[in-house]
Parts: sequence; C-alpha cells; structure tokens
Amino acid sequence: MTKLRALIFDVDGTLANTEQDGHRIAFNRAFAEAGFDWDWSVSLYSELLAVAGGKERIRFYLNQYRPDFPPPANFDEFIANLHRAKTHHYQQLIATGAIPLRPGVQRLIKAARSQGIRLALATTTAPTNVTTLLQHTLGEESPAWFNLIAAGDIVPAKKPAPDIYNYVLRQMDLLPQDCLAIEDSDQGLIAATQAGITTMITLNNYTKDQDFAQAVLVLNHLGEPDQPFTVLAGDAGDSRYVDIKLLNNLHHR
Ligand code: XBP
Ligand code: MG
Repeated sequence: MTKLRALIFDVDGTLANTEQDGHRIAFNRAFAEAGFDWDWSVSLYSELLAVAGGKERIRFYLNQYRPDFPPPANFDEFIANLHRAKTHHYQQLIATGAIPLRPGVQRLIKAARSQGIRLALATTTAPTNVTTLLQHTLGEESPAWFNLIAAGDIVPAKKPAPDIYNYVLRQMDLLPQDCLAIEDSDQGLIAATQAGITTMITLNNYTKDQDFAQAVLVLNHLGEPDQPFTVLAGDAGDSRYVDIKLLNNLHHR
C-alpha cells in the first residue's frame, strides 16, 4: 500500500469561490474599459464556465454569443490584451481581501505541511492570480509552502485535458498513486482522473449539478470541527471534516 505523498489542489472554486465575484467581475471590468457593452451575468457565466481558461472563454463567447462582432485582424493579440486587463482587475479585486478561502482549506494545507505531505496547485488560471490569492488569504510567504504551482499556459491544453496534472507528476517526480487531488468541477475531475489521480470534490453553486461519478468522495466543502461537511456521494466514515487521516483512507481505496 503506497503512502499519500502529495496533495494537489485546484484553485478556482476549490480554494476559494473566485468565479462569480472575482473572475466574472474582472472580465466585465476589462470589457467596459475597452469600450464594449459585453456583460457576463451570473447565469451567462455559468454557461461560459464550460470553457476553461480566460482567453479561451472570451474567444468562445465571441464566437457563440457575438456573431455580430467582426473579429479584429489579429484576434489572438486582441484576446490576449483583453485578458491581460482582466488579470489586472482580478488582482485588484483579490487584493481587497474580498474573497475568503473556503471552509477547511487553510486548516488542511497547514496539516499537510506539518505532516510532510507535499503540496501542489494545478490550475487553469494565470500564475500571478494564484500568488495574489495565496498572499491575501494565507499570507505573504504562503506561495513558498507549495512545492509546485502549475498554472495557466504552462501546458498547451487546459482542463479537462490531463496535461496540467501530468505536468505536476513529472515536475515533482510523483506517481499518480502517490497523490490525491481536490477539485470542484467536472472538468477538473476529468483532468485529474485521466492522469490517474484519485480525486475528491468539494462542489459549489456553479458545479453542484455536474457529474462526479468518478470522484472518490463528493462534499459540500472540506469542513471544520465546528462546521461539518455534508457528504453528497462516497463514504467519509465517521469523519466530520477532512483531515489527513481521512485523506489517507480515501487514498487507499
Ligand atoms: C478556472 C478557470 C479559469 C478562471 C479564470 O480554473 O477555468 O479560467 O475561470 O482565470 P481552475 P483566467 O478551476 O482550474 O483553477 O482568466 O486566468 O484563465
Ligand atoms: Mg476549479
């Protein structure tokens, strides 16, 4: 039986609910600043989340929802510029501290650290967004707690492709069976599962109706001693919040 050696967290939707009040607002601010009347409502954004990656999402929106918009000559550059502005707005928003970590995230990261379990992040979002979020939630030094932050365009194909998880395994010299992944979405689950990694889901409002049949456990959140999780699928034994003991049990299944 192999030991759990590494914990790989997704970022958006898993560490914090960054989509609705973070990324979505930042996209809208970038659009307005560039003089466009495009407005991504909460419900439209839930459709757009089908496409992972901000640049990919803007392109998808223009293709599907704005057939009237004549694509500029250098479409890639146009999207990259808009996305750069969006990243700037996102970081400004995150720096206000408006978006807290989800229940249990800080506790579990600290527990893993203290028990020598290596930590990685595997995300579709831009690397600077990750460090900004970590610094404004876990503290200035916290990015260094992670052995690897695998983010954004570091791999050509974003989730649900397994590339970002395979990249983590390669860079950290790990086998899939050494690791456990924590995700919030079907795309993340597919990505991690295709890389052979056992995956637990903490769902959120945007992902609650997705298919998580491949997950080892589906929870509403990681839980805290005074704020127990609800199990939506799978077996958490008599645990009321996710700790290293529960992760080890899940890992051995
Ligand atoms: C979520 C995403 C990202 C964010 C926006 O990533 O798909 O694209 O919505 O961030 P994950 P960017 O759940 O893998 O963390 O605009 O920087 O792509
Ligand atoms: Mg996510």
